[in-house]
Amino acid sequence: TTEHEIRSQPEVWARAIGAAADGASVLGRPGEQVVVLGCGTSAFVAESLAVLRERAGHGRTDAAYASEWTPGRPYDRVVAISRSGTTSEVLEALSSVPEGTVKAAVVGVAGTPVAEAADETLVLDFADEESVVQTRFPTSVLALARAGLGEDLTSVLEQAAGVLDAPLPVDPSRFDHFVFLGRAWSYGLAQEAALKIREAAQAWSESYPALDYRHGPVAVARETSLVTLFGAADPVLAADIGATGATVHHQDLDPLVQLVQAQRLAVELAVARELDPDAPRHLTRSVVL
Ligand code: F1P
Repeated sequence: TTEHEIRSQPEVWARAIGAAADGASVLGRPGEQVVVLGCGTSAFVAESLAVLRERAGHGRTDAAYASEWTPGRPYDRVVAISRSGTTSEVLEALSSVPEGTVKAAVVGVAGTPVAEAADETLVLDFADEESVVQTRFPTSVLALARAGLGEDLTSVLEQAAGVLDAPLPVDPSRFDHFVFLGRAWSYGLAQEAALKIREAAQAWSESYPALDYRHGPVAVARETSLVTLFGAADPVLAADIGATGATVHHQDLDPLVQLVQAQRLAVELAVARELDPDAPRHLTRSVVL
Protein backbone atom coordinates (compact mmCIF):
# COMPACT_ATOMS: atom_id res chain seq x y z
CA THR A 1 0.00 0.00 0.00
CA THR A 2 2.63 2.52 1.07
CA GLU A 3 4.79 1.55 -1.88
CA HIS A 4 1.88 2.00 -4.30
CA GLU A 5 1.07 5.40 -2.78
CA ILE A 6 4.71 6.49 -3.12
CA ARG A 7 4.78 5.42 -6.78
CA SER A 8 1.55 7.25 -7.59
CA GLN A 9 3.00 10.64 -6.68
CA PRO A 10 3.80 12.10 -10.14
CA GLU A 11 0.23 11.35 -11.24
CA VAL A 12 -1.37 12.61 -8.04
CA TRP A 13 0.80 15.75 -8.00
CA ALA A 14 -0.37 16.52 -11.55
CA ARG A 15 -3.96 16.49 -10.24
CA ALA A 16 -2.97 18.65 -7.28
CA ILE A 17 -1.33 21.17 -9.61
CA GLY A 18 -4.50 21.18 -11.70
CA ALA A 19 -6.53 21.95 -8.57
CA ALA A 20 -4.35 24.95 -7.65
CA ALA A 21 -6.19 27.51 -9.79
CA ASP A 22 -9.42 27.00 -7.83
CA GLY A 23 -8.03 25.73 -4.53
CA ALA A 24 -4.85 27.60 -3.64
CA SER A 25 -6.70 30.63 -2.23
CA VAL A 26 -7.74 28.46 0.75
CA LEU A 27 -4.05 28.54 1.76
CA GLY A 28 -4.15 32.34 1.86
CA ARG A 29 -4.91 35.24 -0.43
CA PRO A 30 -2.00 37.53 -1.36
CA GLY A 31 -1.37 40.05 1.42
CA GLU A 32 -3.05 38.07 4.19
CA GLN A 33 -1.20 37.25 7.39
CA VAL A 34 -1.49 33.53 7.88
CA VAL A 35 -0.62 30.81 10.38
CA VAL A 36 -0.52 27.18 9.23
CA LEU A 37 -1.17 24.38 11.76
CA GLY A 38 -0.92 20.60 11.82
CA CYS A 39 0.28 17.55 13.77
CA GLY A 40 3.04 15.11 12.82
CA THR A 41 3.55 15.03 9.06
CA SER A 42 1.04 17.85 8.64
CA ALA A 43 3.06 20.07 11.04
CA PHE A 44 6.12 19.63 8.80
CA VAL A 45 4.05 20.47 5.72
CA ALA A 46 2.89 23.59 7.58
CA GLU A 47 6.52 24.61 8.17
CA SER A 48 7.52 24.19 4.54
CA LEU A 49 4.39 25.93 3.32
CA ALA A 50 4.99 28.92 5.57
CA VAL A 51 8.50 29.46 4.18
CA LEU A 52 7.34 29.02 0.57
CA ARG A 53 4.47 31.49 0.95
CA GLU A 54 6.43 34.14 2.78
CA ARG A 55 9.34 33.89 0.34
CA ALA A 56 6.96 34.25 -2.61
CA GLY A 57 5.93 37.60 -1.13
CA HIS A 58 2.34 36.60 -0.36
CA GLY A 59 2.46 37.85 3.22
CA ARG A 60 3.75 37.01 6.67
CA THR A 61 3.25 33.31 7.27
CA ASP A 62 3.92 31.43 10.47
CA ALA A 63 3.68 27.71 11.19
CA ALA A 64 2.99 25.94 14.46
CA TYR A 65 2.23 22.53 15.90
CA ALA A 66 -1.55 22.52 16.35
CA SER A 67 -1.03 21.15 19.87
CA GLU A 68 1.11 24.15 20.86
CA TRP A 69 -0.78 26.97 19.16
CA THR A 70 -2.84 29.44 21.12
CA PRO A 71 -4.39 32.61 19.74
CA GLY A 72 -2.11 35.55 20.40
CA ARG A 73 -0.69 37.40 17.43
CA PRO A 74 -3.40 38.58 15.03
CA TYR A 75 -3.86 36.70 11.76
CA ASP A 76 -6.22 37.12 8.84
CA ARG A 77 -6.40 33.36 8.36
CA VAL A 78 -5.63 30.13 10.22
CA VAL A 79 -4.98 27.20 7.87
CA ALA A 80 -5.30 23.70 9.39
CA ILE A 81 -3.79 20.73 7.55
CA SER A 82 -5.05 17.24 8.35
CA ARG A 83 -5.18 14.28 5.99
CA SER A 84 -7.71 12.40 8.14
CA GLY A 85 -9.69 15.50 9.12
CA THR A 86 -10.15 13.96 12.56
CA THR A 87 -7.02 14.88 14.54
CA SER A 88 -8.06 16.16 17.98
CA GLU A 89 -5.40 18.83 18.46
CA VAL A 90 -6.25 20.34 15.07
CA LEU A 91 -9.94 20.52 15.94
CA GLU A 92 -9.11 22.03 19.31
CA ALA A 93 -6.95 24.71 17.67
CA LEU A 94 -9.68 25.59 15.14
CA SER A 95 -12.21 25.94 17.93
CA SER A 96 -10.05 28.60 19.58
CA VAL A 97 -9.64 30.81 16.47
CA PRO A 98 -10.90 34.32 17.31
CA GLU A 99 -14.01 35.77 15.66
CA GLY A 100 -13.17 37.64 12.44
CA THR A 101 -10.25 35.36 11.48
CA VAL A 102 -10.88 33.04 8.50
CA LYS A 103 -10.72 29.35 9.44
CA ALA A 104 -9.40 27.29 6.52
CA ALA A 105 -8.70 23.56 6.24
CA VAL A 106 -6.86 21.26 3.84
CA VAL A 107 -8.05 17.68 4.29
CA GLY A 108 -8.07 14.34 2.48
CA VAL A 109 -11.67 13.52 3.34
CA ALA A 110 -14.75 15.73 2.88
CA GLY A 111 -17.33 15.92 5.62
CA THR A 112 -14.85 15.20 8.41
CA PRO A 113 -14.87 17.24 11.65
CA VAL A 114 -11.91 19.44 10.57
CA ALA A 115 -13.54 20.10 7.18
CA GLU A 116 -16.83 20.99 8.88
CA ALA A 117 -15.18 23.28 11.44
CA ALA A 118 -13.64 25.49 8.74
CA ASP A 119 -15.15 28.40 6.80
CA GLU A 120 -13.19 27.40 3.67
CA THR A 121 -12.10 23.82 2.94
CA LEU A 122 -9.84 22.34 0.29
CA VAL A 123 -10.44 18.60 -0.14
CA LEU A 124 -7.67 16.59 -1.80
CA ASP A 125 -9.57 13.30 -1.86
CA PHE A 126 -7.56 12.07 -4.87
CA ALA A 127 -4.41 12.27 -2.68
CA ASP A 128 -5.93 10.52 0.35
CA GLU A 129 -4.19 7.33 1.47
CA GLU A 130 -4.93 3.97 3.01
CA SER A 131 -1.56 3.84 4.75
CA VAL A 132 -0.92 4.99 8.29
CA VAL A 133 2.38 6.47 7.12
CA GLN A 134 1.69 9.58 5.05
CA THR A 135 3.47 9.95 1.72
CA ARG A 136 1.45 11.34 -1.21
CA PHE A 137 -0.96 13.55 0.76
CA PRO A 138 1.70 15.88 2.23
CA THR A 139 3.67 16.11 -1.02
CA SER A 140 0.48 16.87 -2.97
CA VAL A 141 -0.41 19.72 -0.60
CA LEU A 142 3.05 21.19 -1.25
CA ALA A 143 2.81 20.66 -5.02
CA LEU A 144 -0.55 22.48 -5.03
CA ALA A 145 0.84 25.29 -2.89
CA ARG A 146 3.87 25.78 -5.13
CA ALA A 147 1.73 25.84 -8.27
CA GLY A 148 -0.56 28.35 -6.54
CA LEU A 149 2.45 30.55 -5.78
CA GLY A 150 3.24 30.63 -9.50
CA GLU A 151 5.88 27.90 -9.84
CA ASP A 152 6.03 25.76 -12.98
CA LEU A 153 6.43 22.18 -11.74
CA THR A 154 6.77 20.43 -15.11
CA SER A 155 10.40 19.46 -14.51
CA VAL A 156 9.61 18.37 -10.93
CA LEU A 157 7.03 15.89 -12.27
CA GLU A 158 9.58 14.60 -14.80
CA GLN A 159 12.25 14.21 -12.12
CA ALA A 160 9.85 12.31 -9.84
CA ALA A 161 8.83 9.91 -12.62
CA GLY A 162 12.53 9.43 -13.48
CA VAL A 163 13.71 8.50 -9.98
CA LEU A 164 10.77 6.15 -9.40
CA ASP A 165 11.87 4.11 -12.42
CA ALA A 166 15.45 3.75 -11.12
CA PRO A 167 16.81 1.78 -8.16
CA LEU A 168 17.75 3.77 -5.05
CA PRO A 169 21.33 5.09 -5.27
CA VAL A 170 22.15 3.91 -1.72
CA ASP A 171 21.62 0.62 0.09
CA PRO A 172 19.95 1.61 3.39
CA SER A 173 20.76 -1.70 5.09
CA ARG A 174 24.44 -0.60 5.37
CA PHE A 175 23.42 2.08 7.91
CA ASP A 176 21.84 2.22 11.38
CA HIS A 177 21.58 6.01 11.76
CA PHE A 178 19.89 8.39 9.31
CA VAL A 179 20.20 12.18 9.32
CA PHE A 180 18.37 14.59 7.02
CA LEU A 181 19.48 18.21 6.70
CA GLY A 182 17.55 20.97 4.96
CA ARG A 183 17.41 24.71 4.58
CA ALA A 184 14.51 27.15 4.20
CA TRP A 185 11.44 25.23 2.97
CA SER A 186 13.41 21.97 2.63
CA TYR A 187 13.97 21.86 6.42
CA GLY A 188 10.31 20.82 6.85
CA LEU A 189 10.93 18.11 4.23
CA ALA A 190 14.03 16.91 6.11
CA GLN A 191 11.94 16.56 9.28
CA GLU A 192 9.31 14.63 7.34
CA ALA A 193 11.98 12.34 5.83
CA ALA A 194 13.34 11.54 9.30
CA LEU A 195 9.80 10.81 10.53
CA LYS A 196 9.29 8.32 7.64
CA ILE A 197 12.40 6.39 8.75
CA ARG A 198 11.13 6.21 12.34
CA GLU A 199 7.53 5.34 11.42
CA ALA A 200 8.11 2.79 8.66
CA ALA A 201 11.48 1.28 9.63
CA GLN A 202 11.74 1.94 13.39
CA ALA A 203 15.25 3.24 12.87
CA TRP A 204 17.20 6.04 14.55
CA SER A 205 16.80 9.22 12.54
CA GLU A 206 17.34 12.92 13.10
CA SER A 207 16.83 16.18 11.20
CA TYR A 208 18.31 19.66 11.52
CA PRO A 209 18.64 22.92 9.66
CA ALA A 210 21.72 22.09 7.55
CA LEU A 211 24.26 24.48 9.02
CA ASP A 212 23.16 23.82 12.59
CA TYR A 213 24.22 20.19 12.29
CA ARG A 214 27.81 21.19 12.98
CA HIS A 215 26.73 22.87 16.24
CA GLY A 216 26.55 19.70 18.32
CA PRO A 217 24.55 16.91 16.64
CA VAL A 218 27.48 15.92 14.38
CA ALA A 219 29.12 14.54 17.54
CA VAL A 220 27.26 11.23 17.09
CA ALA A 221 28.01 10.84 13.35
CA ARG A 222 30.03 7.71 12.55
CA GLU A 223 30.75 5.13 9.81
CA THR A 224 27.23 3.70 9.95
CA SER A 225 25.53 7.11 9.60
CA LEU A 226 23.90 8.21 6.35
CA VAL A 227 23.58 12.01 6.18
CA THR A 228 21.32 13.25 3.38
CA LEU A 229 21.43 16.90 2.31
CA PHE A 230 18.14 18.34 1.02
CA GLY A 231 18.17 21.39 -1.22
CA ALA A 232 21.39 22.86 -2.62
CA ALA A 233 24.59 20.97 -1.73
CA ASP A 234 27.11 22.77 0.48
CA PRO A 235 30.57 21.32 -0.32
CA VAL A 236 32.20 22.64 2.89
CA LEU A 237 29.48 21.17 5.08
CA ALA A 238 29.62 17.90 3.13
CA ALA A 239 33.39 17.70 3.66
CA ASP A 240 33.06 18.40 7.41
CA ILE A 241 30.47 15.63 7.77
CA GLY A 242 32.47 13.25 5.57
CA ALA A 243 35.46 13.69 7.89
CA THR A 244 33.48 11.91 10.66
CA GLY A 245 33.36 8.72 8.60
CA ALA A 246 29.65 9.17 7.85
CA THR A 247 28.38 8.78 4.29
CA VAL A 248 27.12 12.07 2.86
CA HIS A 249 24.37 11.72 0.28
CA HIS A 250 23.07 14.43 -2.02
CA GLN A 251 21.16 14.14 -5.27
CA ASP A 252 20.77 17.11 -7.54
CA LEU A 253 16.99 16.94 -7.50
CA ASP A 254 14.11 19.17 -6.49
CA PRO A 255 13.68 18.84 -2.67
CA LEU A 256 10.18 17.37 -3.10
CA VAL A 257 11.69 14.61 -5.26
CA GLN A 258 14.41 14.10 -2.66
CA LEU A 259 11.60 13.47 -0.16
CA VAL A 260 10.19 10.81 -2.49
CA GLN A 261 13.62 9.14 -2.42
CA ALA A 262 13.61 9.26 1.40
CA GLN A 263 10.13 7.67 1.48
CA ARG A 264 11.45 4.84 -0.72
CA LEU A 265 14.51 4.51 1.50
CA ALA A 266 12.24 4.12 4.55
CA VAL A 267 10.24 1.35 2.85
CA GLU A 268 13.37 -0.49 1.64
CA LEU A 269 14.91 -0.23 5.09
CA ALA A 270 11.73 -1.59 6.69
CA VAL A 271 11.76 -4.58 4.35
CA ALA A 272 15.50 -5.17 5.00
CA ARG A 273 14.70 -5.14 8.73
CA GLU A 274 11.83 -7.61 8.18
CA LEU A 275 9.22 -5.03 9.16
CA ASP A 276 5.96 -4.33 7.38
CA PRO A 277 5.97 -0.64 6.38
CA ASP A 278 2.17 -0.81 6.07
CA ALA A 279 1.78 -1.75 9.74
CA PRO A 280 3.95 0.60 11.83
CA ARG A 281 4.28 -0.15 15.50
CA HIS A 282 2.29 1.97 17.99
CA LEU A 283 0.71 4.12 15.25
CA THR A 284 -2.81 4.74 14.08
CA ARG A 285 -3.97 6.63 11.00
CA SER A 286 -4.92 9.62 13.09
CA VAL A 287 -4.79 10.51 16.75
CA VAL A 288 -8.25 11.08 18.22
CA LEU A 289 -8.31 11.78 21.93
C1 F1P B 1 -1.39 13.53 11.54
C2 F1P B 1 -0.60 12.34 12.08
C3 F1P B 1 0.23 11.66 11.03
C4 F1P B 1 0.99 10.47 11.57
C5 F1P B 1 0.13 9.49 12.33
C6 F1P B 1 -0.79 10.21 13.26
O1 F1P B 1 -2.53 13.15 10.88
O2 F1P B 1 0.25 12.83 13.10
O3 F1P B 1 1.12 12.59 10.50
O4 F1P B 1 1.61 9.81 10.51
O5 F1P B 1 -0.58 8.67 11.46
O6 F1P B 1 -1.43 11.36 12.64
P1 F1P B 1 -3.52 14.12 10.11
O7 F1P B 1 -4.03 15.17 11.06
O8 F1P B 1 -2.76 14.75 8.98
O9 F1P B 1 -4.60 13.19 9.63
